[in-house]
Amino acid sequence: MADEPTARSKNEILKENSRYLRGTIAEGLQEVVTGALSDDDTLLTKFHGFYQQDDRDIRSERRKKKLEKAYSFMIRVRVPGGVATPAQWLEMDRISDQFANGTLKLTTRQAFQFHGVIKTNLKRVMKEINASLLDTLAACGDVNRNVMCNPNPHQSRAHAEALRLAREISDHLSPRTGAYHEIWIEDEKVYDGEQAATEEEPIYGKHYLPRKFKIVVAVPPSNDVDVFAHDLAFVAIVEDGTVVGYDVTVGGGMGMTHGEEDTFPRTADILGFCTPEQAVDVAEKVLLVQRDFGDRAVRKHARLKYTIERRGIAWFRDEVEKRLGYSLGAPRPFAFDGTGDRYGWVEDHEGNFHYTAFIQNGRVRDVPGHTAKTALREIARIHDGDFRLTANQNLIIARVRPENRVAVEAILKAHGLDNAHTGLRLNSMACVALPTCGLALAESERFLPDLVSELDAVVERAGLRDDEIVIRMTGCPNGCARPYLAEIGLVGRGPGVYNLYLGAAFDGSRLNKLYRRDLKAEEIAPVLTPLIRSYAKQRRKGERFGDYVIRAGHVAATTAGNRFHADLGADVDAGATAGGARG
Ligand code: SRM
Ligand code: SF4
Repeated sequence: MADEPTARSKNEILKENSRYLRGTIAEGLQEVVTGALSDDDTLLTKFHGFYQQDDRDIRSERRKKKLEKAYSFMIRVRVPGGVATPAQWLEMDRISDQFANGTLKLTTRQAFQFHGVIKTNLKRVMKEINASLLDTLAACGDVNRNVMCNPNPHQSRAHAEALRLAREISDHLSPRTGAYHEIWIEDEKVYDGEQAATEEEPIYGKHYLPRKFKIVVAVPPSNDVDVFAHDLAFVAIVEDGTVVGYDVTVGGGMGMTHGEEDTFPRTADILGFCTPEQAVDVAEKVLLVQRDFGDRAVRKHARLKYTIERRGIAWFRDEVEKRLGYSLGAPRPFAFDGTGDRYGWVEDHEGNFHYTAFIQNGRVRDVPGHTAKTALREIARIHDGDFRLTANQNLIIARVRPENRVAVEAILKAHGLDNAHTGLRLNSMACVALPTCGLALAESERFLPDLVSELDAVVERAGLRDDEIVIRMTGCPNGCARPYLAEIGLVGRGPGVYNLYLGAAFDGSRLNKLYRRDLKAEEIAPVLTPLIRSYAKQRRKGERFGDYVIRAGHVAATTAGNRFHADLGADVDAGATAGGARG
């Protein structure tokens, strides 16, 4: 039995009274005097896959003119395992031009995002996304989100099996409410109020989960999906080319709040081993334990990582096994060699080709010299394989037949999608932040490319042009680009001010540590320059930057437990996490 909650957050009461996520969304869409929805409905629309936002670049100007904020909506399209057909790509491309801000955003969780959709277009866009056989249900909200998977299932049989599992888990854990179809697809109500009240969510119940829940499936040696950052992960154990089972990890997560040390990033624990046949059941039971024991009073403590911190991994395993009715096996050894993507062409066992293209911060658009949007549209028109979104905001043009490779290559080259970048840029990732993210404290997507250009000059002079160094930036401590698992992590503190973290493991298994706090944007490159130079001179054979900064004594390794604040080094004072905000 779950503990009786002593108090419940506002969101819990809202979910309970929402008639399975209906709220007054349908009525709000008809309201023409405002470009916004009601506050309560904006919490419910997350479960439907979209967020209300406003253009923060023009907020103060509109305030001065006493105008309503420039409201629009960000829509997130769920793509389990990141796989989309050329026809779907063309549809996403068209919708982004016709109804959004003309760009397509490939996210850190293998999804598409549209920014800037106005209220009066919402229904039409949702319908058109569904007509393309993609959807937005549960792309956000207190449910299981887009299930990520190593995006190249044609590279081996094991990858194909992993994708199948990701899709099965995604289907199994999708909400069953009729609200989504009723509001967005059907023109008439499928359920009246009475029926809605008797509708069922067999897995979630009417309170859904205490908080978002994220699952990934990985195929070693690649940790491109960042296993240790997730609530639940399945790591394929492959023997003779076949998946014999999965190691299961639980309790990873990135988000924290500046100044609140009871919030922290945490790397996942290993729970045990399951067979391929058991995996969907294991996913369900892990989710059910979190459903029943996650904190429903304080949302900041509601993720699975805090449930496990509070009660311990042994207790958690016991609860999962009670529900499974069998014990998990002993974990099998596995090894990761990195979190990045493998760029360029690879040939698969069937003789087809796959090209991984670097898309800066996942933003597909046309800028002089890099006309990615046009290039990918042209490729989608001639391509009969598919597109695969990676967990690093990049794109794989997958299953290119040998006879089509020359044509695809010519388009990539003509539009600057040739991956001709330093190893640092190819391993860079920034979250969206300003101007759309309501929680951003500082720039991220609009700043990291310039910072990397400054650092490019340093790495080139140091002879490190092709060396992979993982650098990630976010505009606030929520961690949407998983910055605490980057060898160089930058986290926004306020306008033009960042905390700098160093020393994560290249394979994604160790969190970094705070190295400098409250650096001004222009101070970051000068602080990193001597570290990069000394790394070039003093590194041992094969030594990664994240390991070097620890050996050289710049930061302590994060080792005590898996949490960030468990072993704050002497180099870090308590004030380092003071201040900040959170929505
Ligand atoms: Fe995120 C909230 C963008 C991946 C942790 N995230 C947001 C919102 C929706 C802001 C909001 O709540 O109003 C951002 C919308 C910005 C915009 O304008 O688009 C946002 N998150 C993103 C994306 C688009 C970043 C990107 O540049 O790719 C990623 C979309 C993923 C997807 O397709 O589903 C994205 N977010 C992540 C990740 C990475 C991951 O999942 O692998 C994390 C860290 C992992 C984790 O969950 O622990 C992440 N996002 C958060 C959090 C902190 C959660 C926490 O436990 O504390 C928030 C804030 C919240 O939930 O309160 C947040
Ligand atoms: Fe917004 Fe913060 Fe996420 Fe960046 S990390 S997208 S600023 S919530």
